[in-house]
Amino acid sequence: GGPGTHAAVDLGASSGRVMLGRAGPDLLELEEVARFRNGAVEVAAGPDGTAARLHWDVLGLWRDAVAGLADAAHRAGPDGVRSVGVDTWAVDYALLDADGGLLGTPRSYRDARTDGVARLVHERLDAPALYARNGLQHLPFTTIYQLVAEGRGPLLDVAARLLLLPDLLGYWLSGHQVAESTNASTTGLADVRTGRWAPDLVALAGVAPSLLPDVVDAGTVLGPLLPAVADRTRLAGTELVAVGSHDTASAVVGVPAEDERFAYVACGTWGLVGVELEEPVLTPESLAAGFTNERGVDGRVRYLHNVMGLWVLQCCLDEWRGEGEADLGRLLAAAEELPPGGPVVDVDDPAFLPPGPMVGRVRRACEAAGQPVPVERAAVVRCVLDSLAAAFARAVEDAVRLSGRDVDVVHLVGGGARNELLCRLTADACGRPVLAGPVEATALGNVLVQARATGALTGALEDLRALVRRTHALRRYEPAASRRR
Ligand code: ADP
Ligand code: LRH
Repeated sequence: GGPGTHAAVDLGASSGRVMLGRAGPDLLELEEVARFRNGAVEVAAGPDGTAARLHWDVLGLWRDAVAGLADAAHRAGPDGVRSVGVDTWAVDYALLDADGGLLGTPRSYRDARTDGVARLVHERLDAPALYARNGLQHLPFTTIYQLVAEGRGPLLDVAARLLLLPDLLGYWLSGHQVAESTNASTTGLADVRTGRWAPDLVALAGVAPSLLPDVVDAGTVLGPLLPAVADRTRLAGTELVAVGSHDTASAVVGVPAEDERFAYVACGTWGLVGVELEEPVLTPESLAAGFTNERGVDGRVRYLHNVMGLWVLQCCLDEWRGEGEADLGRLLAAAEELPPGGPVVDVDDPAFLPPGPMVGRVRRACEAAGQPVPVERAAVVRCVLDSLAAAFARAVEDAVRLSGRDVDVVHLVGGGARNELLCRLTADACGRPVLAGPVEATALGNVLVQARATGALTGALEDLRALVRRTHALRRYEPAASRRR
């Protein structure tokens, strides 16, 4: 077929966007049609507010996505929009009643309800046995643990269906209830070998198998938009395509790699650092190093480690903005002037996970590690970036060592690719060249899978990546000569 026009709804934990993408054998363009803030919303629960809850504003996101899709239809012009695809962050879900109505307000993975829950699950299936089944790095908020926490409340007793968040939006768009497999792989309920629901793990979560919809793979054309949605958005003849609905899966599709000898850092709120493999790595060393085997598009394995990411910096900035003015560009310029060799903390420390003031947490971590405590804002920023770069480098080396896949280059994609200091520090810490960009790799991966599913593109992921490479300029950061591997 000829070039196709597609709309990507890409919801990150810090912002959502609707992108219009045009793709064909020699064409790959993105136009941002809508961008809106996102973030978990905290509300008190209980008379003293001690059990504060963190929710996602899914209705606001839906409203913004629909408005963005209407804009996309308008900008696409008379040829229209062939298809829509949705990706969001992983692990979080909504519960629906038997009529498909939303029950409650979905919780954020940063909600404290999962505190102590993993231990209870591991008493029934220990961590090595669980790893052998689902292949996941231990993270306290994986869906399987969230469901055990959910079981303490009333909703699971009445819920007929669980939909992961991109699939919830897909359901509201199309009426189809499915679970796309890249994101299903992040729940801890899927078999690492098959990508399908594992009955023993579903039982461990304490939910009925019927709660979970059928798993479909990325690239499945799910069908037309519901008439009411098509009317409201003026998207006529547009279909919903299941894309790599886990944002990180779409980001990895959008990595402009030349061959398989690459590592990636998908760097936004989180830093997802790893390699792409054909087979999972399930060794005890891999479990100990905190490596996950998430499912990629086309059944690839995203062998990666979750690094806490720019979340730490975002929270510092929010805190400073609460005290007055704070400008990221100016802070980064000042942080760049500081000499190397400053304090480095372990950003993977769970102390950094919850929302709220962050500067004190960074300073306390320095103190606990016996390092100089950063005082000025620029010094705090530099400490966070040096620490992220060190964590990225450690994860790249672990991925290489544990998988046996050697790499020549580290691709850094996502919003973090805009941060030149972070890119340079990462190149130095890794001792390898960093290729930065595209910033919107996730939306590109979303569009590429739609274009292939609807016939505008053909080929394997390698062909899709070659197209990104041909159409997008990257910035190359060489490691300092003394650091080269
Ligand atoms: P997510 O998809 O998780 O919401 P993004 O990939 O959109 O995250 O990345 C957001 C992050 O990108 C911000 O937290 C910020 O640190 C970084 N970022 C965005 N714009 C810039 C910029 N102009 N300079 C430096 N960093 C930036
Ligand atoms: C990044 C991401 C990451 C998950 C986390 C919950 O947006 O999807 O891959 O681990 O959010």
